[in-house]
Amino acid sequence: MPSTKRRLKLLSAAAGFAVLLGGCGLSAGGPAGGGARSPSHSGTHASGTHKGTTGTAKHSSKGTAKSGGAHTSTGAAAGTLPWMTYSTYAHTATLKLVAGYNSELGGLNYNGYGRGKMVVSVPTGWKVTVDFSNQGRLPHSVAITHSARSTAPAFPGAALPPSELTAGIAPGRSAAFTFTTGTPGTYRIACLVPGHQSAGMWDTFMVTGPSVTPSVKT
Ligand SMILES: [Cu+2]
Repeated sequence: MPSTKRRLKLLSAAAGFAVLLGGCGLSAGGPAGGGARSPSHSGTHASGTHKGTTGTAKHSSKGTAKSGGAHTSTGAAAGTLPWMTYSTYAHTATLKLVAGYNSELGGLNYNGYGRGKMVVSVPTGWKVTVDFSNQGRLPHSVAITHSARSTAPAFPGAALPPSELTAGIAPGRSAAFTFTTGTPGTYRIACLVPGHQSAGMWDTFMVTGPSVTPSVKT
């Protein structure tokens, strides 16, 4: 009898620990470089922001499941950052971009950031899937571009289809595209609906050397 009781106790302790690990996963996800700064992001993302928003269910469940699994079993091979998951084995990353996430810059933001403030870094030669959704009130689009003047994607396939780039996709809609990162350098994540980028609707996309760990900094 006492042993059963004890086992139950151990089990619940283990469960509690697992939950802790899961929670930690989000903040520990930012390896080395981003790690130092990530507590503030993970604080927002893990507890605050996501729970309150409409996109919640999808985002938080995805994040939690992945971070738990990835971190306990494979350590540095896979990671969960705010807005991005990745695999250093597969050389893949999935970036979530929510246009009009909040009222920052009058809604002209991705994930709440604009004017280059969010800096997403991915190594060269990686396959990146952009999981784009529009939670704003206006149509929005997204492309990875070379500069403020670019009207075409910097890498093949690094944008919504041409027909949607300047028209944008309607509020409430989502779309995804996948591309491979090319030459290391600094690029933009930009909305090509006329007027939006100049009003601040762009963030920074960096392609790093091959052995740098991905990061999202805000
Ligand atoms: Cu826009």
